[in-house]
Amino acid sequence: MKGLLITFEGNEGSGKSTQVRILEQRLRNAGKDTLFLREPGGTPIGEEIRHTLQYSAANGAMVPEAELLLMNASRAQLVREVIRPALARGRIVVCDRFFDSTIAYQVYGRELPRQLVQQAIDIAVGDTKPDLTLLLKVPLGTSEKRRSARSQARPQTRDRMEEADRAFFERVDLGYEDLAATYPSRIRVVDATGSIEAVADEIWKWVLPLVDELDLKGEKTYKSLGEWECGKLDDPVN
Ligand code: ATM
Repeated sequence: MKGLLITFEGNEGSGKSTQVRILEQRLRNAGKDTLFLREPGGTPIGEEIRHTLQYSAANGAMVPEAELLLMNASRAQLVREVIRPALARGRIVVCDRFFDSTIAYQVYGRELPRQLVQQAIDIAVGDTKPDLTLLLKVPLGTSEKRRSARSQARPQTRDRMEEADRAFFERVDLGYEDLAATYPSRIRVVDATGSIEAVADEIWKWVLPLVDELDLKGEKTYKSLGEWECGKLDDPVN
């Protein structure tokens, strides 16, 4: 039985982390076997890579190609160590960012060649692709205000990724727009300017049908196993 891979995407300050936490609560309240992860990170190796990418004192000189490979090194580890085993057990995996971030930030933001970036992504994920991607959208001005409020609240924490200029974040937004237009059935754009509750409800509206479908698949597996145990089906081994 295959599980479900749901990813969250969006610019900084889109309220993504809040919405990931609300979805986690809703799925747990509904009794679902759910795993929540983030990128870069999500494994001990990935969290060390995250530190290097964002907070290490030595990261100021990092070149875009090194950034690309580190993002995908973290991802390769996460996919094999955590995501694939969880999906194989039929779990719901929710990941705060996945490879769409690499297209938005490293292709559009850093302006690396698309083909080169795609090769790195392919190595990292193979055929492990999201079933649903929720792209949270806020205007760039809102994102900037939230980002600056956050850095004022933590003046001692420098985040290299947030040091980019406005043009970079404009390009990232454009990247997300292009991705949403290219993959309209996988990527659902959620207007994240509304109240926290309204945004959470919109997200739930997209998630629930997939969770119901997964439950049905689980029931089918269970039923056929029961029939086999009752001797109604041939022993598949003999
Ligand atoms: P969060 O702050 O959402 O955890 O994301 C970490 C940063 O890493 C975020 N930066 N900003 N600003 C987006 C960036 N990132 C990439 O540039 N490429 C990627 O592939 C991923 C997963 C994240």
